[in-house]
Amino acid sequence: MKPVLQAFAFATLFALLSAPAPAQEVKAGDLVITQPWSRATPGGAKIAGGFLTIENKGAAPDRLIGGSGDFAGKVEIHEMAMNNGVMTMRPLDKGLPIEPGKTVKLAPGGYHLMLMDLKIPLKQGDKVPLTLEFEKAGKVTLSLDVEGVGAQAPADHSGGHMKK
Ligand SMILES: [Cu+2]
Repeated sequence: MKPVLQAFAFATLFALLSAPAPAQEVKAGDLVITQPWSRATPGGAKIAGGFLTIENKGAAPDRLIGGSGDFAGKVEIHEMAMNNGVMTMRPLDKGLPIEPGKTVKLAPGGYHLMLMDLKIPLKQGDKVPLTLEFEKAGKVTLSLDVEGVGAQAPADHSGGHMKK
């Protein structure tokens, strides 16, 4: 019976993982922010990436200029890019422009928030409050869903499989 039960468990897990997610959506003025997430920090790492999608539904450009959270000493906005075949990362000192009618995605391998001087380890399943600051829309607080160490994209949270 055991192999059958295991197969059933895997099938159930797969069903939960592939179910459509009701995305977390936070509004700040004309901006709509969806699916903010981060990754678990293994072995006492003091740095983590923050990822999310920002859509500008207004008629004027805005700019992501910073962020803060109690869990991190510092939050920077970074860009990752290939430079002569080497992956490099640099802070965007003037922030990240969010043009009207456009959607900007912060994702692994591209733009990201750099969460630095972490005061607590990020654990899979945690929700970490983070405040973003925009030039026009002002400050908005959301919560980062912490995914597994190697995650490349946010997981679905519809099935509640990450709840403790
Ligand atoms: Cu970075």
